[in-house]
Amino acid sequence: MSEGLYSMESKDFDKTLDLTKIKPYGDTMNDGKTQVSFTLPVPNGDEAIEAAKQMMKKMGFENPLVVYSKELTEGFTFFNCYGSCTHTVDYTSIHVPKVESTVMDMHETDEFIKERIGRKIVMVGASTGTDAHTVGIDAIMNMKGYAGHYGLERYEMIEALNMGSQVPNEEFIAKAIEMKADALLVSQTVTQKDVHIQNLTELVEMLEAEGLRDKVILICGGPRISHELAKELGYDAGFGMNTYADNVASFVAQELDKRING
Ligand code: B12
Repeated sequence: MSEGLYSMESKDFDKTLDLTKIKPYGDTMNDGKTQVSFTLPVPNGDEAIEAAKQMMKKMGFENPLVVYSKELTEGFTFFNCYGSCTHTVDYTSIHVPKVESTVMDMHETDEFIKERIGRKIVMVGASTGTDAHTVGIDAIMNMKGYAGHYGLERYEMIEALNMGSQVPNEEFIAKAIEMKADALLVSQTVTQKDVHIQNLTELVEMLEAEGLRDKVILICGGPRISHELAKELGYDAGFGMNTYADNVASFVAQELDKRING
C-alpha cells in the first residue's frame, strides 16, 4: 500500500472520532462494542440469560447478547456478554494527577545520587498488615527486577531492604528507625472492605506519633493505588500498575535532593 493512500484512508477513518465523546471501539469507530463478564446469583437457564440481558440494558448497553453462560456452583451463573455502550466520555477534560519526576534508568539514577546526595539512599519496603501479596514489592525491589527493569537491590547507590509480606506497621517502623531509612515503600494489593485504606492510614498516624513522618519519603504502591489516593492518605507518592524500580528510584532521588539541597 502506498503511503499516500494509507494516510488518506486514516484521515477518513478518523473523521468520526470526536475526543469529547469517545466510546469503546469494536470493529468501527463509535460502535461502542464491549465485552462484559459477570455472575448472577441464580441457576443457569433461559430466565438467567434474560436476566443477564436486562442487566446489560440497565448498565447502558444496546443489543445485548449473551454468548456464554455457565453455572459456577449451585445457584450462581457466570456470563460473557456483548453489547453496544450508549455512554461517552470527554477525553479532553481528563486530568490525572501523576508523580512529578523525570524517570531515569538505573545508571542515571546512581550517577544522580553520587553527584547530588553523595551517599547511599536507604529504602525499606514491605507488604504490610495482613496483605500476603509479595510479587508487587518484589518486582520493585528484587535484584533481578521485573519486565527488563532491574530492582532497587541492584542499584549501586541504594541500600534496599525488602521485609516481605504481612509485616505489621510497628515492625516496619522499628526497622526504618534501625536502618535510618530515607524512604519507606509500602505495598498493598488486597482492597476488600477498604483494608488498604485502614492499613495505609494507620502507618501515617503511627509515623506522625513517633515524629517521623516528615523525616522519611513515604511511598505506597499496588494495583489499585493511584497517586491521587496516596496524596489524600498523607503519602508523598503513589504508584499503580506498570510501575518499575526506575520510577521509584528516580522519584526518591529527586525528592531527597530537593529536601537536602533545596
Ligand atoms: C498471586 C496472587 C495471590 C497469591 C500471592 C502470592 C505471593 N507470594 O504474592 C496468593 C495465592 C497467596 C493470594 C492470596 C490472596 N489473594 Co490474591 N491474587 C494473586 C494474583 C493472581 C496476582 C497478584 C500479582 O502477583 N500480580 C503481579 C504484580 C507484579 O502486580 P502488582 O501487585 O500490581 O504490582 C505492580 C504494581 O501494582 C506496583 N506495586 C505493587 N506494590 C508496590 C509497592 C510500591 C512501593 C511501589 C512503588 C509499586 C508497587 O508495581 C508492581 C510492578 O509494576 C491477583 C489477581 C491478578 N491477576 O492480579 C490476586 C488478587 C490480588 N488476590 C485477591 C484476593 C482476594 C486474595 C485473597 C484474599 C484470597 C482469599 N480469599 O484467601 C488472599 C489474600 C491473602 C492475604 N492475606 O493477603 C484479589 C484481590 C481483590 C481485592 N480487590 O482486594 C485478586 C485481585 C484476585 C481477584 N480477582 O479476586 N493471591
